[in-house]
Amino acid sequence: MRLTTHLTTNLTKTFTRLALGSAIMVASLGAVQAQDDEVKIGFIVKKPEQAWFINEQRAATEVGEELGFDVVRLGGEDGQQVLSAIDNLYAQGADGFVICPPDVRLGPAIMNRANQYDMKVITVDDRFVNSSGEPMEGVPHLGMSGYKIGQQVGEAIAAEMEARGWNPEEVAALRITNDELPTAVERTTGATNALLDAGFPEDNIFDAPQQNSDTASAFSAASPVLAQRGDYEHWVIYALNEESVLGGVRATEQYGLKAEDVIGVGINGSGAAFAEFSRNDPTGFHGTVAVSSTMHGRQTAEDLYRWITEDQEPPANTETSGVLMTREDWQTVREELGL
Ligand code: FCA
Repeated sequence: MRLTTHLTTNLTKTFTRLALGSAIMVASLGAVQAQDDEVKIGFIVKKPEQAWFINEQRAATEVGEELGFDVVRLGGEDGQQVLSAIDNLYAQGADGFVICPPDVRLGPAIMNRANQYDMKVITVDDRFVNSSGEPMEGVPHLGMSGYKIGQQVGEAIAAEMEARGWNPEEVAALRITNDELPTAVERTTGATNALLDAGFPEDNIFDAPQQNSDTASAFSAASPVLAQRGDYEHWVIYALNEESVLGGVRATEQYGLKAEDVIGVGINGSGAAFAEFSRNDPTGFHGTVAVSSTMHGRQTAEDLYRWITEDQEPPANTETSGVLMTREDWQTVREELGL
């Protein structure tokens, strides 16, 4: 019965598609020829070259192979690319997509396009916001519990400061911020509050606003802050993810600070952190709160598949948790999380 509904929807879509303009029509004819019974979904990510997203898309593809559906992996680094990716998916006969958007404010435009094509959408990692900046409740979402994971970062930094016997009054915090992205704000706020709870002086926290969520933008944001606050010898660093903390750590190295004077703690637990932990000598990158990108990729892809084939709508909002990994135990934690 469900399968019949699915096939009927597919046929309707195919006819609608044939009535569309020439570019899409050519592509869709190819899709019709190639069409088999397998359900097809898209998996669009904002940074396809980042280890977190590579693993997430890989995991989605794997669950598709296990359950028998096809996953088309696409990059969507700006609004234009995302909209073309959706057109492309539609032309290929996809019934929906999972997306981590390049800008959460694109939510209404993306949903508009998806609704025109009758495609189902789940967001992963970064949740859409509406024109008032509120989460778009109608779109199922799975992402990390930003505030709690941020708190784990702050607690890990405070514990390591104590282990190194640092006097908090003489330590500066480099808070690499991204105020455009709600999950980033949650994460850095959680970390800040945990540090303050542990007795870190608020006046020693300095903001470095980054333009993006990658290492290069964090490096550019961090460098001038370090130069302005040359009176501090000990630094702690936190941000929305480990790529950004690594940018901050690289900036401290360039500035001439030694690894033992820096405590950076990231978030993700992806290949970026594994590469850093695998270096011969320790760096200022002390650890990272690892979240399972494997689980994020698998769960969202499977949820979308069930939604399409069984009409089972996924939970409105799923929040996932994390575990601290350091240079000492990263391999064990990696295995535990199936990364
Ligand atoms: C955001 C960050 C990514 C990752 C993801 C879960 O999209 O930019 O690095 O932390 O959330």
